Amino acid sequence: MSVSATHPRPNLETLESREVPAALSFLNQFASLAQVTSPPVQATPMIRGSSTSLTSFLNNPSSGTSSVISDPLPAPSPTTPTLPAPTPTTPSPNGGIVTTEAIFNHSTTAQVRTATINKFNPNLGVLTKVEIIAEGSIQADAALENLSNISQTVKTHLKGTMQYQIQGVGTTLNASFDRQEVGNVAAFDGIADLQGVSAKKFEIQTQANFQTLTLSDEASLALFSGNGTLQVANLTDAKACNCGPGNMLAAIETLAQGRVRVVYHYTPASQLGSIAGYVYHDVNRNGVYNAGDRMIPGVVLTLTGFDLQGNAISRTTTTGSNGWFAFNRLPAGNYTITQTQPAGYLQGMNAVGTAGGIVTGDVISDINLQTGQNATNYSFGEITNAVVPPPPIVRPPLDPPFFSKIRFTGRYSGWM
Ligand SMILES: [Ca+2]
Ligand SMILES: [Ca+2]
Repeated sequence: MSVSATHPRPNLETLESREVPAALSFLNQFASLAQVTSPPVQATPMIRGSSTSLTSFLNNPSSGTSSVISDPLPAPSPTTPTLPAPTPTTPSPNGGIVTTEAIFNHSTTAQVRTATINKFNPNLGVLTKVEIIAEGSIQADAALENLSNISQTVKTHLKGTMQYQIQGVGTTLNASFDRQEVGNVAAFDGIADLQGVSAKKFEIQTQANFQTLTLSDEASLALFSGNGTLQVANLTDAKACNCGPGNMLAAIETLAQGRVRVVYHYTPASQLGSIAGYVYHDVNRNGVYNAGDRMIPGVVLTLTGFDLQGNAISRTTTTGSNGWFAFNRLPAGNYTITQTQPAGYLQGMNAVGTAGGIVTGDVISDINLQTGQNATNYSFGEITNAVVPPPPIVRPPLDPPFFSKIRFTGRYSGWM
C-alpha cells in the first residue's frame, strides 16, 4: 500500500479480504469438515484474528473461519527463537524418563493446527506418570501512522489465548496473554506509508504461561502406553487493537509458535517384579495344598497398591486352568491382593507368600515387593460342605502268632 505525496489526506483504502478455513484438519474425525462455507468477514486493518475457540471448534467445526488481510507489512522474522529451553524434570528414583514433543512453528493466529506425540513404548517398562509441559509465544508486528496535523499518541493492545488439547485427555491446557505498547508520533509527514516521523512500529513478543499437567491415573497411563501416536491440537486466538487519533493508518500481523513436551516416567523392565499364587479347594481343610486338594480356575483377584514413588497401581486377573494367578510387571512397592470369593465354596484358610503380608479374610495386605522380586505362593484355600470321605478302613492286624504260623508252616491243607 502506498499513497502519493501529492495526496496529503488519503482515504484508507479497503484491503483485500479472502476467506480461509481456520483449520485444515483436526483429529481425523474433522477432516471432512475442512471446506468451510461461512461468508467472508468484513476486512478491517485494525483487527486480526477470530473468535474461534478450540472448545467451540470441537463442538462446531464449521464455525472455524477467519478473515485474512493482505499483508501491508513484511512478516515478522519466522526464525526468531522465542521458546524457552525445556524445563528440566526431576528423575524418578530408580526410574527412567523418556520425552516426546509436538512442535508448532511460527504461523498466523486463529487457526487450529495439529501435531503428534509418540506413545510410551511398553517394552521399556511400566509407565508410572505422564508430565505434560506446554509452552508458547506470540509475536506481533504493529505499524501505525498518524494522519492528523498535530502530534498524537498511538497504542497497540494485543491479547488472546493459546490452547492445547491432547487426543483422549479431558483437560485442555490454556494460557492467556495481554500486552500493550504506547508511543508518540509527530504530525502526518505527508506520505501514508506507515513510516517516517508520523509513524510508529511496535514489535511485541510475549510468552504464554501454562500450568504443567501431571497424569498418573490408570486410564491415562493406558492412553499414553502402546504403539503409535496421539494428536495434539493447538489454537492461538489473538485480538489486536491499534488505537490513536481519529485519522490514522494501522496494520498488524500476529504469529504464534509453541510446543507440547510430554515426559514419560517409568519403571524399567529390568526392575519389574511379580506377585503370584493360587486358589485351591482345601479338601482336607488343613490350610495347606496337599495330596487330594484341587486347584480352582476362573477366580478373580484384584491387586491394588502404590509403587515407591507413591503412584497408584491397580490390576485385575483370574486364576488359570491350573488355579494359579500372577500379577506381572510390577514395580517395587506395597501391595494388597483381594480375592473375589468363588461361587460354590465356603471360606477356607489363606496364607501369605514369599514377600510376606497380612491376611484379613480374603484380603492379603502389606505385601512389600522389592525391586525385581518375583514373589509367589500367595494361597487362597476354599472348602465345601460336602462330606469329606472317611479314611479308608484299615483292618486290625491279625493275631501275630496265628499269622506267623501260617506263613512258616505253609501247610494249608492241614490247618484249614
Ligand atoms: Ca489341604
Ligand atoms: Ca476365599
